Amino acid sequence: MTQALHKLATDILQINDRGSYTVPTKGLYPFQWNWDSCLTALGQRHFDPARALTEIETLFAHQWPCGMVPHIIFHLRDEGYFPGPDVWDCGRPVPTSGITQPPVAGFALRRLLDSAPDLRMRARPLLDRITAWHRWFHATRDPKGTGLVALIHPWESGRDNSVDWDVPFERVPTSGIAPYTRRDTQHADPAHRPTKDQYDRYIWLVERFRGLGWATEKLHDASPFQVVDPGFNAILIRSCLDLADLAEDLGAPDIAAANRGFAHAGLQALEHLWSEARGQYLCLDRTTGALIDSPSSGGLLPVFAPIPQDKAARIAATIDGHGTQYRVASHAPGTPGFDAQRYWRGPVWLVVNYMIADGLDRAGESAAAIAITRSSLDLIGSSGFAEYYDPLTGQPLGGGQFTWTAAMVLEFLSGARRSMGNDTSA
Ligand code: 9WN
Repeated sequence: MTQALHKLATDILQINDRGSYTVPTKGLYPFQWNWDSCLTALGQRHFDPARALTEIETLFAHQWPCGMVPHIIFHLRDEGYFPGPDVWDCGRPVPTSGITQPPVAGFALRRLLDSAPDLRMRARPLLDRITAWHRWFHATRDPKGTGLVALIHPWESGRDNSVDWDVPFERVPTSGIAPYTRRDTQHADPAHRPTKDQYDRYIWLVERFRGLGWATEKLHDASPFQVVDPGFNAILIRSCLDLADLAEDLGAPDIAAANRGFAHAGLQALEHLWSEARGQYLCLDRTTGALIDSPSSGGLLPVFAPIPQDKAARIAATIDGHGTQYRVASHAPGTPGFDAQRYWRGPVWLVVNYMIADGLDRAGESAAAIAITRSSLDLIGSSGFAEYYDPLTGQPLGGGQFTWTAAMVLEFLSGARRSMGNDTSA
Protein backbone atom coordinates (compact mmCIF):
# COMPACT_ATOMS: atom_id res chain seq x y z
CA MET A 1 0.00 0.00 0.00
CA THR A 2 2.67 2.49 1.04
CA GLN A 3 4.77 1.74 -2.01
CA ALA A 4 1.79 2.02 -4.33
CA LEU A 5 0.79 5.40 -2.88
CA HIS A 6 4.38 6.58 -3.14
CA LYS A 7 4.50 5.68 -6.81
CA LEU A 8 1.12 7.27 -7.59
CA ALA A 9 2.10 10.48 -5.79
CA THR A 10 5.45 10.69 -7.58
CA ASP A 11 3.75 10.10 -10.94
CA ILE A 12 1.32 12.99 -10.32
CA LEU A 13 4.15 15.37 -9.46
CA GLN A 14 5.89 14.38 -12.67
CA ILE A 15 2.77 14.63 -14.84
CA ASN A 16 2.17 18.18 -13.62
CA ASP A 17 5.84 19.21 -13.90
CA ARG A 18 6.38 21.89 -16.58
CA GLY A 19 10.18 21.87 -16.30
CA SER A 20 10.93 24.67 -13.85
CA TYR A 21 7.53 24.90 -12.16
CA THR A 22 4.59 22.62 -11.49
CA VAL A 23 0.92 23.31 -12.22
CA PRO A 24 -1.57 22.46 -9.44
CA THR A 25 -3.55 20.32 -11.89
CA LYS A 26 -4.09 20.18 -15.64
CA GLY A 27 -7.08 22.19 -16.94
CA LEU A 28 -8.41 23.89 -13.80
CA TYR A 29 -5.13 25.59 -12.77
CA PRO A 30 -2.68 25.80 -15.71
CA PHE A 31 -0.12 28.21 -14.16
CA GLN A 32 2.24 28.41 -11.17
CA TRP A 33 0.62 29.18 -7.82
CA ASN A 34 2.67 30.54 -4.95
CA TRP A 35 1.95 28.37 -1.90
CA ASP A 36 1.21 25.33 -4.07
CA SER A 37 4.77 25.52 -5.43
CA CYS A 38 6.44 25.81 -2.04
CA LEU A 39 4.50 22.84 -0.67
CA THR A 40 5.05 20.92 -3.91
CA ALA A 41 8.80 21.28 -3.40
CA LEU A 42 8.38 19.26 -0.20
CA GLY A 43 7.08 16.36 -2.26
CA GLN A 44 9.74 16.73 -4.92
CA ARG A 45 12.49 16.62 -2.30
CA HIS A 46 11.79 12.91 -1.85
CA PHE A 47 12.97 12.03 -5.34
CA ASP A 48 14.76 15.11 -6.77
CA PRO A 49 15.87 17.74 -4.22
CA ALA A 50 17.58 19.90 -6.86
CA ARG A 51 14.31 20.07 -8.83
CA ALA A 52 12.52 20.95 -5.60
CA LEU A 53 14.80 23.94 -5.13
CA THR A 54 14.16 25.01 -8.73
CA GLU A 55 10.41 25.13 -7.94
CA ILE A 56 11.00 27.78 -5.26
CA GLU A 57 13.65 29.62 -7.29
CA THR A 58 11.27 29.94 -10.23
CA LEU A 59 8.61 31.46 -7.99
CA PHE A 60 11.06 34.00 -6.59
CA ALA A 61 12.38 34.90 -10.04
CA HIS A 62 9.00 36.65 -10.42
CA GLN A 63 9.11 38.56 -7.14
CA TRP A 64 8.18 42.21 -7.60
CA PRO A 65 10.78 44.92 -6.89
CA CYS A 66 8.77 45.96 -3.80
CA GLY A 67 9.24 42.47 -2.31
CA MET A 68 5.77 41.06 -3.00
CA VAL A 69 5.66 37.52 -4.37
CA PRO A 70 2.57 37.14 -6.57
CA HIS A 71 0.02 34.43 -6.06
CA ILE A 72 0.00 33.33 -9.72
CA ILE A 73 2.77 33.39 -12.37
CA PHE A 74 1.25 33.16 -15.85
CA HIS A 75 4.23 31.51 -17.56
CA LEU A 76 2.32 30.55 -20.73
CA ARG A 77 -0.95 31.73 -22.21
CA ASP A 78 -3.92 29.51 -21.44
CA GLU A 79 -7.52 30.57 -21.86
CA GLY A 80 -8.72 27.87 -19.46
CA TYR A 81 -8.48 30.02 -16.32
CA PHE A 82 -10.27 33.16 -15.23
CA PRO A 83 -9.11 35.77 -14.25
CA GLY A 84 -6.16 35.56 -16.63
CA PRO A 85 -3.22 37.99 -17.13
CA ASP A 86 -5.23 40.61 -19.05
CA VAL A 87 -7.64 41.06 -16.15
CA TRP A 88 -4.79 41.51 -13.68
CA ASP A 89 -2.80 43.73 -16.09
CA CYS A 90 0.13 44.13 -13.69
CA GLY A 91 2.68 45.20 -16.31
CA ARG A 92 5.28 42.58 -15.36
CA PRO A 93 7.70 41.14 -17.95
CA VAL A 94 6.18 37.69 -17.38
CA PRO A 95 2.55 38.36 -16.38
CA THR A 96 1.59 37.72 -12.76
CA SER A 97 -1.34 38.41 -10.49
CA GLY A 98 -1.05 41.42 -8.18
CA ILE A 99 -1.89 39.88 -4.82
CA THR A 100 0.00 37.34 -2.74
CA GLN A 101 -0.60 34.05 -0.89
CA PRO A 102 0.37 32.36 2.42
CA PRO A 103 4.14 32.83 2.82
CA VAL A 104 5.15 29.24 3.39
CA ALA A 105 8.45 29.57 1.45
CA GLY A 106 10.69 30.04 4.52
CA PHE A 107 9.34 26.90 6.14
CA ALA A 108 9.55 24.89 2.90
CA LEU A 109 13.09 26.01 2.16
CA ARG A 110 14.29 25.03 5.60
CA ARG A 111 12.63 21.61 5.41
CA LEU A 112 14.10 21.03 1.96
CA LEU A 113 17.62 22.03 3.05
CA ASP A 114 17.40 19.92 6.21
CA SER A 115 17.21 16.86 3.97
CA ALA A 116 19.48 18.21 1.21
CA PRO A 117 22.27 20.19 2.93
CA ASP A 118 24.39 20.12 -0.22
CA LEU A 119 21.94 22.63 -1.76
CA ARG A 120 22.53 25.25 0.94
CA MET A 121 24.97 27.45 -0.97
CA ARG A 122 22.79 27.43 -4.07
CA ALA A 123 19.82 28.39 -1.89
CA ARG A 124 21.61 31.26 -0.12
CA PRO A 125 20.19 34.07 -2.35
CA LEU A 126 16.68 32.94 -1.47
CA LEU A 127 17.26 33.99 2.13
CA ASP A 128 17.44 37.62 1.04
CA ARG A 129 14.49 37.28 -1.29
CA ILE A 130 12.22 35.62 1.25
CA THR A 131 13.23 38.18 3.86
CA ALA A 132 12.35 40.97 1.44
CA TRP A 133 8.89 39.42 1.12
CA HIS A 134 8.51 39.24 4.92
CA ARG A 135 9.59 42.89 5.20
CA TRP A 136 7.08 43.84 2.52
CA PHE A 137 4.31 42.14 4.51
CA HIS A 138 5.09 44.08 7.64
CA ALA A 139 5.56 47.41 5.82
CA THR A 140 2.46 47.27 3.64
CA ARG A 141 0.02 44.96 5.42
CA ASP A 142 0.62 46.10 8.97
CA PRO A 143 0.96 49.85 8.52
CA LYS A 144 0.16 50.57 12.18
CA GLY A 145 2.71 48.03 13.48
CA THR A 146 0.31 45.71 15.30
CA GLY A 147 2.54 42.67 14.71
CA LEU A 148 -0.02 40.95 12.44
CA VAL A 149 -0.51 41.38 8.69
CA ALA A 150 -3.85 41.72 6.91
CA LEU A 151 -5.21 40.18 3.74
CA ILE A 152 -6.83 42.50 1.23
CA HIS A 153 -8.40 39.78 -0.93
CA PRO A 154 -9.79 36.36 0.09
CA TRP A 155 -7.63 34.66 -2.57
CA GLU A 156 -4.59 35.75 -0.56
CA SER A 157 -5.61 33.47 2.28
CA GLY A 158 -5.61 30.45 0.00
CA ARG A 159 -8.99 29.62 1.62
CA ASP A 160 -10.96 31.50 -1.00
CA ASN A 161 -14.60 31.21 0.07
CA SER A 162 -14.18 30.48 3.79
CA VAL A 163 -17.11 31.42 6.02
CA ASP A 164 -14.53 33.70 7.69
CA TRP A 165 -14.89 36.24 4.91
CA ASP A 166 -18.69 36.43 4.74
CA VAL A 167 -19.17 39.45 7.00
CA PRO A 168 -16.28 41.62 5.76
CA PHE A 169 -17.08 40.62 2.17
CA GLU A 170 -20.48 42.31 2.51
CA ARG A 171 -18.60 45.61 2.31
CA VAL A 172 -17.19 44.78 -1.13
CA PRO A 173 -19.55 45.97 -3.89
CA THR A 174 -20.67 43.79 -6.80
CA SER A 175 -21.73 46.60 -9.15
CA GLY A 176 -19.77 48.19 -11.96
CA ILE A 177 -17.48 45.28 -12.82
CA ALA A 178 -16.77 44.30 -16.43
CA PRO A 179 -18.77 41.29 -17.72
CA TYR A 180 -16.83 38.04 -17.41
CA THR A 181 -17.09 34.28 -17.96
CA ARG A 182 -15.96 31.93 -15.24
CA ARG A 183 -13.80 28.99 -16.31
CA ASP A 184 -13.56 27.09 -13.02
CA THR A 185 -17.15 25.90 -13.26
CA GLN A 186 -16.34 24.31 -16.64
CA HIS A 187 -13.73 22.10 -14.95
CA ALA A 188 -15.37 21.41 -11.58
CA ASP A 189 -18.92 20.99 -10.24
CA PRO A 190 -20.33 24.52 -9.58
CA ALA A 191 -21.92 23.20 -6.36
CA HIS A 192 -18.40 22.59 -5.02
CA ARG A 193 -16.99 26.01 -6.00
CA PRO A 194 -17.48 29.61 -4.77
CA THR A 195 -20.74 31.33 -5.75
CA LYS A 196 -21.30 33.96 -8.46
CA ASP A 197 -21.83 36.61 -5.81
CA GLN A 198 -18.42 35.78 -4.34
CA TYR A 199 -16.78 35.88 -7.79
CA ASP A 200 -18.29 39.32 -8.44
CA ARG A 201 -16.68 40.57 -5.25
CA TYR A 202 -13.33 38.88 -6.02
CA ILE A 203 -13.30 40.69 -9.35
CA TRP A 204 -14.44 44.01 -7.90
CA LEU A 205 -11.37 43.97 -5.65
CA VAL A 206 -9.05 43.10 -8.54
CA GLU A 207 -10.46 46.01 -10.56
CA ARG A 208 -10.08 48.35 -7.58
CA PHE A 209 -6.41 47.46 -7.12
CA ARG A 210 -5.75 47.58 -10.85
CA GLY A 211 -7.22 51.09 -10.85
CA LEU A 212 -4.50 52.05 -8.36
CA GLY A 213 -1.79 50.78 -10.71
CA TRP A 214 -0.93 47.91 -8.36
CA ALA A 215 1.03 50.30 -6.13
CA THR A 216 1.21 47.75 -3.32
CA GLU A 217 1.90 50.34 -0.62
CA LYS A 218 -1.52 51.93 -1.31
CA LEU A 219 -3.70 48.84 -1.49
CA HIS A 220 -4.20 48.02 2.20
CA ASP A 221 -5.78 51.36 3.07
CA ALA A 222 -7.73 51.41 -0.20
CA SER A 223 -9.32 48.01 0.33
CA PRO A 224 -12.79 47.63 1.86
CA PHE A 225 -11.63 44.11 2.79
CA GLN A 226 -8.89 44.06 5.45
CA VAL A 227 -8.84 40.87 7.48
CA VAL A 228 -6.21 39.45 9.83
CA ASP A 229 -6.21 35.68 9.37
CA PRO A 230 -4.54 33.79 12.26
CA GLY A 231 -3.61 30.87 10.00
CA PHE A 232 -1.93 33.09 7.44
CA ASN A 233 -0.03 34.91 10.17
CA ALA A 234 1.03 31.63 11.78
CA ILE A 235 2.50 30.51 8.45
CA LEU A 236 4.38 33.80 8.22
CA ILE A 237 5.64 33.45 11.80
CA ARG A 238 6.80 29.86 11.24
CA SER A 239 8.54 30.85 8.02
CA CYS A 240 10.27 33.75 9.78
CA LEU A 241 11.56 31.42 12.50
CA ASP A 242 12.70 28.74 10.07
CA LEU A 243 14.42 31.31 7.91
CA ALA A 244 16.10 32.79 10.98
CA ASP A 245 17.50 29.34 11.88
CA LEU A 246 18.78 28.88 8.35
CA ALA A 247 20.30 32.35 8.32
CA GLU A 248 22.15 31.64 11.56
CA ASP A 249 23.57 28.44 10.11
CA LEU A 250 24.65 30.24 6.97
CA GLY A 251 26.28 33.15 8.80
CA ALA A 252 23.68 35.84 8.04
CA PRO A 253 22.90 37.36 11.48
CA ASP A 254 21.05 40.42 10.12
CA ILE A 255 18.57 38.23 8.26
CA ALA A 256 18.12 36.09 11.35
CA ALA A 257 17.51 39.09 13.61
CA ALA A 258 14.97 40.70 11.28
CA ASN A 259 12.96 37.51 10.96
CA ARG A 260 13.04 36.77 14.68
CA GLY A 261 11.77 40.28 15.32
CA PHE A 262 8.78 39.76 13.01
CA ALA A 263 8.02 36.36 14.58
CA HIS A 264 8.23 37.65 18.12
CA ALA A 265 5.83 40.53 17.45
CA GLY A 266 3.46 38.21 15.58
CA LEU A 267 3.36 35.58 18.31
CA GLN A 268 2.53 38.16 20.96
CA ALA A 269 -0.25 39.75 18.92
CA LEU A 270 -1.71 36.41 17.86
CA GLU A 271 -2.82 35.74 21.43
CA HIS A 272 -5.40 38.53 21.12
CA LEU A 273 -7.20 36.40 18.51
CA TRP A 274 -7.72 33.41 20.83
CA SER A 275 -11.32 32.41 21.58
CA GLU A 276 -11.76 30.47 24.80
CA ALA A 277 -15.34 29.64 23.80
CA ARG A 278 -14.32 28.15 20.44
CA GLY A 279 -11.07 26.54 21.58
CA GLN A 280 -9.27 28.08 18.61
CA TYR A 281 -8.13 31.39 17.16
CA LEU A 282 -10.43 33.68 15.14
CA CYS A 283 -10.00 36.17 12.30
CA LEU A 284 -10.02 39.88 13.01
CA ASP A 285 -11.95 42.29 10.83
CA ARG A 286 -9.47 45.15 10.80
CA THR A 287 -11.98 47.63 9.39
CA THR A 288 -14.30 47.31 12.41
CA GLY A 289 -11.83 45.96 14.98
CA ALA A 290 -14.16 43.03 15.73
CA LEU A 291 -13.27 39.35 15.94
CA ILE A 292 -15.12 37.21 13.38
CA ASP A 293 -16.80 34.38 15.28
CA SER A 294 -16.31 31.77 12.54
CA PRO A 295 -14.70 28.44 13.58
CA SER A 296 -12.68 27.58 10.46
CA SER A 297 -9.39 25.77 9.91
CA GLY A 298 -7.67 29.17 9.70
CA GLY A 299 -8.06 29.34 13.47
CA LEU A 300 -6.56 25.87 13.98
CA LEU A 301 -3.53 26.53 11.78
CA PRO A 302 -1.78 28.75 14.38
CA VAL A 303 -0.51 25.51 15.94
CA PHE A 304 1.93 25.52 13.01
CA ALA A 305 3.70 28.34 14.92
CA PRO A 306 5.08 27.93 18.46
CA ILE A 307 1.91 29.00 20.31
CA PRO A 308 1.52 28.26 24.06
CA GLN A 309 1.24 24.55 24.89
CA ASP A 310 -2.21 24.83 26.49
CA LYS A 311 -3.57 26.36 23.27
CA ALA A 312 -2.07 23.55 21.18
CA ALA A 313 -3.81 21.00 23.43
CA ARG A 314 -7.11 22.86 23.09
CA ILE A 315 -6.76 22.89 19.30
CA ALA A 316 -6.21 19.10 19.35
CA ALA A 317 -9.40 18.74 21.41
CA THR A 318 -11.34 21.07 19.12
CA ILE A 319 -10.42 18.95 16.10
CA ASP A 320 -11.48 15.78 17.98
CA GLY A 321 -14.75 17.54 18.76
CA HIS A 322 -15.54 17.95 15.05
CA GLY A 323 -16.41 14.27 15.09
CA THR A 324 -16.10 13.89 11.30
CA GLN A 325 -15.10 10.62 9.68
CA TYR A 326 -12.16 12.41 8.04
CA ARG A 327 -10.17 15.25 9.53
CA VAL A 328 -9.64 18.22 9.41
CA ALA A 329 -12.88 19.88 8.26
CA SER A 330 -12.17 23.40 6.96
CA HIS A 331 -15.17 24.66 8.91
CA ALA A 332 -16.62 23.24 12.14
CA PRO A 333 -19.47 20.84 11.25
CA GLY A 334 -22.86 21.83 12.60
CA THR A 335 -22.02 25.53 12.80
CA PRO A 336 -23.55 28.22 10.53
CA GLY A 337 -22.12 28.25 7.04
CA PHE A 338 -20.76 24.68 7.12
CA ASP A 339 -21.11 22.97 3.73
CA ALA A 340 -19.40 19.57 3.47
CA GLN A 341 -18.74 19.92 -0.27
CA ARG A 342 -18.26 23.59 -1.06
CA TYR A 343 -14.55 24.30 -1.33
CA TRP A 344 -13.25 25.97 1.85
CA ARG A 345 -16.57 25.93 3.75
CA GLY A 346 -16.22 22.36 5.07
CA PRO A 347 -14.07 20.05 2.93
CA VAL A 348 -10.75 18.54 4.03
CA TRP A 349 -7.58 19.84 2.35
CA LEU A 350 -4.38 17.83 2.77
CA VAL A 351 -2.08 20.86 2.86
CA VAL A 352 -3.88 22.22 5.88
CA ASN A 353 -3.85 18.78 7.50
CA TYR A 354 -0.11 18.62 6.97
CA MET A 355 0.64 21.97 8.61
CA ILE A 356 -1.70 21.31 11.54
CA ALA A 357 -0.25 17.82 12.08
CA ASP A 358 3.30 19.16 11.90
CA GLY A 359 2.52 21.80 14.50
CA LEU A 360 0.70 19.40 16.83
CA ASP A 361 3.64 17.01 16.63
CA ARG A 362 6.10 19.76 17.52
CA ALA A 363 3.87 20.81 20.41
CA GLY A 364 4.00 17.27 21.83
CA GLU A 365 0.42 16.45 20.79
CA SER A 366 1.63 13.39 18.93
CA ALA A 367 -1.59 11.34 19.20
CA ALA A 368 -3.52 14.17 17.52
CA ALA A 369 -0.82 14.49 14.84
CA ILE A 370 -0.91 10.76 14.12
CA ALA A 371 -4.71 10.78 13.93
CA ILE A 372 -4.53 13.45 11.20
CA THR A 373 -1.78 11.61 9.34
CA ARG A 374 -3.70 8.34 9.39
CA SER A 375 -6.94 10.02 8.36
CA SER A 376 -5.19 11.76 5.45
CA LEU A 377 -3.63 8.55 4.17
CA ASP A 378 -6.92 6.66 4.58
CA LEU A 379 -8.62 9.33 2.52
CA ILE A 380 -6.09 9.02 -0.29
CA GLY A 381 -6.28 5.24 -0.19
CA SER A 382 -10.05 5.28 -0.62
CA SER A 383 -10.64 8.43 -2.70
CA GLY A 384 -7.44 9.16 -4.66
CA PHE A 385 -5.49 12.39 -5.12
CA ALA A 386 -8.26 14.97 -5.29
CA GLU A 387 -8.15 18.71 -4.67
CA TYR A 388 -10.34 18.40 -1.53
CA TYR A 389 -12.71 15.93 0.15
CA ASP A 390 -16.06 15.75 1.93
CA PRO A 391 -15.14 15.29 5.63
CA LEU A 392 -18.32 13.28 6.30
CA THR A 393 -18.06 10.76 3.46
CA GLY A 394 -14.56 11.11 1.98
CA GLN A 395 -16.01 11.87 -1.47
CA PRO A 396 -13.28 13.36 -3.70
CA LEU A 397 -14.11 16.90 -4.92
CA GLY A 398 -12.75 19.58 -7.28
CA GLY A 399 -9.77 18.85 -9.55
CA GLY A 400 -8.14 15.42 -9.85
CA GLN A 401 -4.46 14.35 -9.95
CA PHE A 402 -3.76 17.23 -7.68
CA THR A 403 -0.12 18.24 -7.21
CA TRP A 404 0.00 19.47 -3.62
CA THR A 405 -2.17 16.60 -2.46
CA ALA A 406 0.41 14.23 -3.96
CA ALA A 407 3.25 16.20 -2.37
CA MET A 408 1.62 15.99 1.04
CA VAL A 409 1.16 12.24 0.66
CA LEU A 410 4.93 11.86 0.18
CA GLU A 411 5.45 13.97 3.28
CA PHE A 412 2.90 12.03 5.32
CA LEU A 413 4.37 8.72 4.22
CA SER A 414 7.88 9.72 5.29
CA GLY A 415 6.68 11.23 8.58
CA ALA A 416 4.34 8.32 9.20
CA ARG A 417 7.22 5.90 8.86
CA ARG A 418 9.10 7.83 11.52
CA SER A 419 6.30 8.42 14.01
CA MET A 420 4.35 5.19 13.61
CA GLY A 421 7.14 2.67 13.69
CA ASN A 422 6.84 1.91 9.98
CA ASP A 423 3.40 0.33 10.33
CA THR A 424 1.71 2.17 7.46
CA SER A 425 2.04 -0.70 5.01
CA ALA A 426 -1.30 -2.22 6.03
C1 9WN B 1 -7.37 31.26 -6.72
C2 9WN B 1 -4.32 26.55 -6.75
C3 9WN B 1 -5.19 27.46 -5.88
C4 9WN B 1 -4.83 27.33 -4.39
C5 9WN B 1 -5.88 28.00 -3.49
C6 9WN B 1 -7.25 27.49 -3.87
C7 9WN B 1 -7.52 27.77 -5.35
C8 9WN B 1 -7.62 29.75 -6.88
C9 9WN B 1 -8.92 29.55 -7.60
O1 9WN B 1 -6.55 27.11 -6.14
O2 9WN B 1 -7.56 29.16 -5.57
O3 9WN B 1 -6.08 31.47 -6.23
O4 9WN B 1 -9.03 30.01 -8.75
O5 9WN B 1 -9.84 28.92 -7.06
O6 9WN B 1 -8.23 28.05 -3.06
O7 9WN B 1 -5.60 27.74 -2.14
O8 9WN B 1 -3.59 27.91 -4.15
O9 9WN B 1 -4.37 25.22 -6.28
